[in-house]
Amino acid sequence: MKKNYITTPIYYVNDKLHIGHAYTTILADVLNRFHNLIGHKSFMLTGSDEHGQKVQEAAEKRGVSPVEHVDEYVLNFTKLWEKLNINYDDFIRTTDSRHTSKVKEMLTQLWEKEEIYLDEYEGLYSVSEERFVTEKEIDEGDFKNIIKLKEKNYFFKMSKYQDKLIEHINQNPKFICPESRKNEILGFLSKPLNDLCISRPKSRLNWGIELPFDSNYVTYVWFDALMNYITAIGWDSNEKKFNSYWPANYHLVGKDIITTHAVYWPTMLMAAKLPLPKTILAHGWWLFDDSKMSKTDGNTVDPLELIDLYGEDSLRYYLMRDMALGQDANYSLDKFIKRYNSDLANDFGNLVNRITIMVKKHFNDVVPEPGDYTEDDLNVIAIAKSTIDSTLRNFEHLKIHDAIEDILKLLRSLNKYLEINEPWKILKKEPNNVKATNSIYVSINALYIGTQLLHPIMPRKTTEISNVLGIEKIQHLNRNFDILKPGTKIGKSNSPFPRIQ
Ligand code: ME8
Repeated sequence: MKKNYITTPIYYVNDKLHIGHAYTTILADVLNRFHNLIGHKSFMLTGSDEHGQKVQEAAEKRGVSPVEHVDEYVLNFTKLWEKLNINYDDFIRTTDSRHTSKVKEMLTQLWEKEEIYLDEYEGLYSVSEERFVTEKEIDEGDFKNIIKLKEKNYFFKMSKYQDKLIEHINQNPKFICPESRKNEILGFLSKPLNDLCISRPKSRLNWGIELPFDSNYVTYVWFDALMNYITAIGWDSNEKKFNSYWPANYHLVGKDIITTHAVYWPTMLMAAKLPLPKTILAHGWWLFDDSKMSKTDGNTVDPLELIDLYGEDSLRYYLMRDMALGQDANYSLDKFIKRYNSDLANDFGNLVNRITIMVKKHFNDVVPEPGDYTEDDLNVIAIAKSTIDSTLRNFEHLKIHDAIEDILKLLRSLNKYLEINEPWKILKKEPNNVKATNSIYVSINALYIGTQLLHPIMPRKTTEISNVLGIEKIQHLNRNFDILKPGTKIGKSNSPFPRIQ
């Protein structure tokens, strides 16, 4: 059976990861958890990109070997993902032998099929991007450190696949998302496509995978890195596993690396006669004061600091809620705290406290038995049910921020419903009042629905809350309304989201 397969970029091992990297990884984790929640078998891959000039230079600077350097640095990644509660299924390193051996195998196959040739090339080379660039790219992009370079190199016949790729993009509207990125790539492909230089002479760069047909060269980092998506799942080694995952459902990337994913990668796959991924999803950038957050500009925000201060679920929530997929978003601590206080402390946290306190006070810690529903009750039940439908729809269209907003609307409407019905006042005077009892029964069940739906976004907090509501684990989405049956024992809530002052 085909499984749902989601990938993140494999980040450069040298980099200190900031909330931009955290965003893509959290997004993958949220989608992965969501698919598992609705009963799909889903698999998430992340990893580290460990070859190339910058790594070689960083190791030299520190006076250690590249292997020692990457072995040490990769731990920063796994530590951060653990702190962010990222439940990845596999972590691939481009220095893993399961990867390097299969990159060589791919190169051998393409060489034998004459998809690769040797040629001398003179052109403009971006040292920071580690690739040849065109004049036009330089005009339009933000390249530093461009040099003129003439050397013999190996080239992949990428241009041969230009028409086929254009046709594929036009015939598969979901291949590149969002639409704006698809148009950008079609624009790029409307001009002649060059062949892709896939080697670097060892005189310049040692730290890479040696070409199997010429030991004077190593493989270009992007050819090496892109292959991770198939080497991790057993391409050419475990056919059964490979076929149950490939093609990937989602390659999640930032818009900075859309060309490598939507042009280089599919043409490589075409040459290898492999199916193309179903969707390449390029999200926008996290900005700081309106400019892209990046190491070179020194304007990054460290996710570890935010996790230590406010917990990983608050960060996961903020990043998912405040970026509309595809668009850029501006980060500020002020916005983070406002979002937390209004949505999590006020709307969600207060609701949990309110309801659990009433169950404790008036019903001895046990979910009460409802009577005949009023129109008001039925209205709330209908909102809860339609929130399940809209969440499923929004996730399918990757509108995570809209999904969250709908779930929060449900929680807000529950707070309002309780404020109008004031069960706390009525039950004080009349402990068996049906209308008041109903409002507790209906709101606790609707709260559980909201908690389940927010589970992929905030796995730890929603598990804690569901424990308080008497459910041990949120495993599969239960679409029934009355999940918390009368008699269910409720625990004590410890203010899941205390206000940040
Ligand atoms: O490009 N906003 O790795 P990388 C949002 N190794 N996302 C951001 C971001 C920002 N300001 N900054 C970074 C590489 N990202 C290659 C990938 S894949 C075969 C090889 C995220 O460490 C976003 O996902 O530079 C972006 O595409 C990625 O980090 C770049 O990570």
